[in-house]
Amino acid sequence: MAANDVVSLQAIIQENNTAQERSYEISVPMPVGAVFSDFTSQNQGRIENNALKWEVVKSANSTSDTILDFDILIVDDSAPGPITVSLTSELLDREFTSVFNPESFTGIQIEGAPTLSINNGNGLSFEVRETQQLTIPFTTTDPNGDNVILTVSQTSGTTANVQNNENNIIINAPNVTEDETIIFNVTATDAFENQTTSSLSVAVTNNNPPVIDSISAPSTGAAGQSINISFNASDEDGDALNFSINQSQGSSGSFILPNTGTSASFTLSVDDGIDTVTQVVTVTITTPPPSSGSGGGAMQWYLGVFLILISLLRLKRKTV
Ligand SMILES: [Ca+2]
Ligand SMILES: [Ca+2]
Repeated sequence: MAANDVVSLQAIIQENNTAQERSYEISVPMPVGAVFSDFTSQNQGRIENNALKWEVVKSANSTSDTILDFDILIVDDSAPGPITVSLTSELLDREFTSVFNPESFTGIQIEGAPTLSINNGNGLSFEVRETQQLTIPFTTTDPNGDNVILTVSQTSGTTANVQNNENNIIINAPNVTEDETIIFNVTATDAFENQTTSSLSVAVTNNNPPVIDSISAPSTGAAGQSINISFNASDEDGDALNFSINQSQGSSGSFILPNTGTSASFTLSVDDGIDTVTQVVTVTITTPPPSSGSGGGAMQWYLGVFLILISLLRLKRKTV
C-alpha cells in the first residue's frame, strides 16, 4: 500500500447467542495515516468525535452477521509501517457492561524501504593496510518487518574480496603497489525491492616491507665449530617484526657448522605480518673435517680421567 490507495474493510458483528435482544455501539477510531473515505450509512453510520460509529441491534438468538462496510484512504504523509485499524463494541442497553476491544487489524502496510546503518553511524571512510581484513558493523531494519538482504558491490579500485554476515561487512584488502582508495556500494533490499544504498570508501595503504639493517655472522669457520649469527631489521610502518634464522625463531642464535661440505647457508628471515624479507648468509668452512675429530676429543677426555684415577691410587698406597 502507498499514499492515496483506498482500502475496503468490513466490521462484522457476529451472532447474538443470548435470549435477549442486544444493542451495540460500534466505533472505529480514525487510523493514524489514513482517513475514512466511504462508509455505509446503514445502522446510523456516521463520523463522530473523529471516529466512525454505528448502532447495531441484534435480535435474540440471531445467527446472522451484521456487516458494516467502510473504506480508508492512505494519506500522503503516512509513515511506512502498518496502519492499525481498531474497533470497539459497547453494549448500550445493559448496565455495568464493559467495552469490547477485538484485536486491532494490522494487515495494511505502507511499504517503505529498509533503513541501513553502517559502522554505528561513525562515518563511512575506512583505512586498512593491504592484505589486511576490515570488519565493518551494520544494522538494517524494515518498517514493515520484511526480510532484508544486504549486498556489497565494489564500484572502483583494485578488486577486494568482500563478504558479509548478519552483522558485519568483511573486506579483505587487496595487494596494492601504492596507496589506493576503493569504493563500495552497500544496498539493503526488502522483499518488495524497496532499497536503501550507502557508499563507503576504504583507503588501502601500501605496506613498507621490513629492511634488514645489519647482519653479524663470521664469513668463515671450521667444520663442527659453533658460530653465532644475529641480525637487525627495521620497519618504516613501525610494525612488530618476527625474526628467524633457518626457521629457528629469533634474531640471533648459535649454530654448529657441518662436518661435510665447503660452506653452510643460513636463511635470515624477517616479516612484518604482511611482507617477508629474507637474506641468505653463507659461511665458508675452512678446515676439512677431521675423519675422527670428535671421536679423538672424547678419547682425550677419558684418558684424562683415567690418569687422575691412577695417581689417586698411588697416593693411597703411599699413605697406608
Ligand atoms: Ca519494507
Ligand atoms: Ca611494514
